[in-house]
Amino acid sequence: GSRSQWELPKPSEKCGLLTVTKITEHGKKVRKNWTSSWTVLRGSMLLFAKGQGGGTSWFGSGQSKPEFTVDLRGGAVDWASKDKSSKKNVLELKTRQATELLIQSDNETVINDWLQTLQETICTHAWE
Ligand code: I3S
Repeated sequence: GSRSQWELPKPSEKCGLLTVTKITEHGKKVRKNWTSSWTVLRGSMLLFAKGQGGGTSWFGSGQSKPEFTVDLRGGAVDWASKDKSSKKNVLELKTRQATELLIQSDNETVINDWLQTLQETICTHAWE
């Protein structure tokens, strides 16, 4: 059957390869470690697995579970300020657990899509 106009693609499910680093963990500043990460949005959870050899899928990456996971509920995301990184297209994600991540892609369309999806997800789950 075809999609009705009400069945929009779910922003709660998205995946892709992004460049990611933590900058704060539970309120403590940590050293940057930019890593290519296979990133999966599932509901309000954002899952990261180490990307390998530029692979474009989770499958075949030899990774059976995510390396780390953040809960987007009560979090915030926006463009990172220039002092956070010299890279272009960087998002700053703050979680309620006081973990801060920088998320980057050289592809402007990709990063714009992620910003929109993450913001929508945070809104959608605002009162949970
Ligand atoms: O915020 P910083 O300290 O300038 O971040 C850079 C460092 O993490 C650097 O690694 P070292 O800690 O080994 O110096 C990274 O290679 C850089 O990529 C970091 O800066 P950018 O501007 O790329 O986020």
